[in-house]
Amino acid sequence: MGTVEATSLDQVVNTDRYPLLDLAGPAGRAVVDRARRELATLGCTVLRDFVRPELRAALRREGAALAPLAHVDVETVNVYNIAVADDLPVDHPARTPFERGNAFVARDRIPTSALISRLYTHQAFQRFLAACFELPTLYELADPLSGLVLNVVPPGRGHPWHFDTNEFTVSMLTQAPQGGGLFAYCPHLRSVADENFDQVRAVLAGRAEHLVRRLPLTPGDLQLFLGRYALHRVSPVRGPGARHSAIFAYSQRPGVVGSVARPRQLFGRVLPVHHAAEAVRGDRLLD
Ligand SMILES: O=C(O)CCC(=O)C(=O)O
Ligand SMILES: [Fe+2]
Repeated sequence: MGTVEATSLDQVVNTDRYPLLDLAGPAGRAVVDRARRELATLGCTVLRDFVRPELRAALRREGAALAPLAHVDVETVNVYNIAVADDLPVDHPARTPFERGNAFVARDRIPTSALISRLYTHQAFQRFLAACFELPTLYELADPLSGLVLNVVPPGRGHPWHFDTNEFTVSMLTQAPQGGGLFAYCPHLRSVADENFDQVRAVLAGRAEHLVRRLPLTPGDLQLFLGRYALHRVSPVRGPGARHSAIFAYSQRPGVVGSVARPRQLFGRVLPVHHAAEAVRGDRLLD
């Protein structure tokens, strides 16, 4: 790692607390061990004040400047983001409709100079995340729209219960709402081997509070979670301000590009690369 890279990392990340350039040292090992433990037990871990607190204002300002570029389209979805086929059993959880009121700013609208962009592409950041997720390597998505996005949840809207397409999700609140907008999740609700429809149904029906954990977040906290297996949502935002969060999407394989339907739904546009590439998927879970 060159001095320039190290300096730029120190400027953004609270490296006193999270020594990304010395993961083999005692402090680095302790940080990675804790993340691994919490991911194993809860499917989620939060690294508080990951971005230097003095950069909170800049983080918020950059996100707020991007938010008007979000593709706004309130739509009816289900937890799997799949089309509801006629032959789907009547009690299938995909038959429960939700209004998705969040909007995404696509990666190609986010300047490379933005704090969230500098983090997303930084090799040391990627190596650190891979260590936390116990993976040899993490790759940025090859998708020009969905690798890094800003999730904008405006007042009165929420991001309803869903599973992610990506196994490993990394996110960071950049602007907290005045009220509501709480992240909630159900650790390990499904697995590659088991969709666990009964408990998914119970959570959607509000009959499984004991499975739901709520996560208070402060801008600049880094959140790692297993969103493909943990059902999760952002509750409706209250008050005058929107909730903004950066979603850093990586994959275990290089060259991953979303299917055609997804970018159309999320960003309102599809690029030639989406038509050209078949989505590279590693399992047969819905969505
Ligand atoms: O904004 C967040 O904190 C979560 C967003 C989310 O779950 C997603 O984009 O899939
Ligand atoms: Fe998600």
